[in-house]
Amino acid sequence: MATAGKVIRCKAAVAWEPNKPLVIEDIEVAPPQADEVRIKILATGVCHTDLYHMFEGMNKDGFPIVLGHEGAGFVESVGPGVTEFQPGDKVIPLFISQCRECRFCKSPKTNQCENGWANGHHDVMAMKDSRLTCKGQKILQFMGTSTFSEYTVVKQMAVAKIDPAAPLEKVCLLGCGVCTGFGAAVNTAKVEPGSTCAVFGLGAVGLAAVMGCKAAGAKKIFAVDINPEKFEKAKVFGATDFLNPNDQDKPISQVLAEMTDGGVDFSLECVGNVAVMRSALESCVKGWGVSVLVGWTDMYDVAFRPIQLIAGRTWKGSLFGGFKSKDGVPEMVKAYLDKKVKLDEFITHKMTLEQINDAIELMKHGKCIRTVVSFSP
Ligand code: CXF
Ligand code: ZN
Repeated sequence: MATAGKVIRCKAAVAWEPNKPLVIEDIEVAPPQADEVRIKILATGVCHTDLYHMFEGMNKDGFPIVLGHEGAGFVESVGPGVTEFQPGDKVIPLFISQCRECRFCKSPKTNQCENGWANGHHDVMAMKDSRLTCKGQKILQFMGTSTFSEYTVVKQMAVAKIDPAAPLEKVCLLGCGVCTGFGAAVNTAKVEPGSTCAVFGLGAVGLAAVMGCKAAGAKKIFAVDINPEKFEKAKVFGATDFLNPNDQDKPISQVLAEMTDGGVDFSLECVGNVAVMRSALESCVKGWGVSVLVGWTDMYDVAFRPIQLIAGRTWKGSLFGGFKSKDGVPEMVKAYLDKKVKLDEFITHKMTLEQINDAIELMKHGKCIRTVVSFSP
């Protein structure tokens, strides 16, 4: 490409300070260094984690930062030592890397790579060694990705090459939300055929978890949310029963216990609320129930009664759906192309980068499932 080896000037949405709208700026994106790939982003989803990090006290890394971590695009150029990618490859940047060399990558038990942007410590959400600058200032790269930008630079261990036939404005959702929820059910909970499941929270991650429970052969999938407007979509993804905790005169765990002879086999918390996490744990059956934490918060501790676990429940957590990212994302792209997983149904809004603050407002008020921002080619 004519741009290889040169600084690219392009548009990006910059978060200059907390609690303020993002600003569309002309930024500079430096050429990729050793083992790095510069990507032209064509589409990006907007995830709750982006929203969360716009606020005071939530973003511990500071500003200015380019958010966005659910993108898809083409390789524009590669740095020295990159053998896996060529200009023109269709790719998805990964916020969780797969170096294939560390002890975690070598173990089939986990997807926690030790060499990624935060080295597994998710209290730090930005890569400080950024290739982005604006008005003479370094701009932090959120989750090692920064997909709210026409171009970004990502380490090759954090890029997945995908099928050239994949529509980028759909498969970008596999960069975070859909893999996170689907994998939590299939890989982490390991939902079994004929089982009963409950999914708490019906945003994109929860709906993807519902889809995962269905794909794994669950016979009953309870969709739980305090917003009944979400139930119709949950049905599309395979939910069989719908519960609004605010409509009940007893705790939701008790309601589920009565409906399922003691509790569900698998429960998944997709909200990021510690009270809901406890409730999801208490909703699964003693003896063999498995409850998975998928929603994210680092604000509070969770309280629970030890007897819940002593009685035989298992409590697990799931990051990126337990997928080893470089392997898992292309497989999920294939599953979409083979019509084995849905993506189109998650997309409620389509926007341009200039409308990014509207997308953020929709998310803040629970008015969308996913907005996909498309960039001009
Ligand atoms: C995030 C949640 C915070 C840790 C990294 C992964 N998940 C999705 O946005
Ligand atoms: Zn996300």
